[in-house]
Amino acid sequence: MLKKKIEDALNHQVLLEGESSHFYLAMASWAEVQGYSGSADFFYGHSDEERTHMLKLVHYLNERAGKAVIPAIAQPDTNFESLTACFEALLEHEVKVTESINELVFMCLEEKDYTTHNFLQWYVAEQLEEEALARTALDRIKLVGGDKSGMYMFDRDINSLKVQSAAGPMGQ
Ligand code: OFO
Repeated sequence: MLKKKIEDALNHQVLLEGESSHFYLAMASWAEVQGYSGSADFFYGHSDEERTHMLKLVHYLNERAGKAVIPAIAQPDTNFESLTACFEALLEHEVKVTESINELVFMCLEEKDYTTHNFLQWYVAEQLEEEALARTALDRIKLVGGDKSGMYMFDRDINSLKVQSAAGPMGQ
């Protein structure tokens, strides 16, 4: 049985993951309209992933005799200055999500909820991956510096970007 405090915090995380999914969907749609088809695929895929993160929490809450609350999700920003601005926003958002996961992990220790603590380790590893991927993508796009052929290649190659982090090999 989940403590109310943990249940509420997990439901807050459901909201954050849902917002992430929505936010990346907005980026995907923007990129598609701008003709950045590779980046659009990247963001569409990322949006789907965030939805699975949300669902995993929903199932966990319900399995532990809590109650998942399916939240209302506000309309995200839909106008982006540039593709670089999208990747900056992606990284900023992921850092925020990591902070929230860390707070949740800390709360589980305080409340001696070791089962939820264990469940959340998957999210801890996932955030490490996602931040590393977002940083690498941002570094690449900054190197290109707006050069048209560079942007073309960035967009073409974004979905094969592989990142090596402390957690091991990974990629989109
Ligand atoms: Fe759910 O990992 Fe990003 O936000």
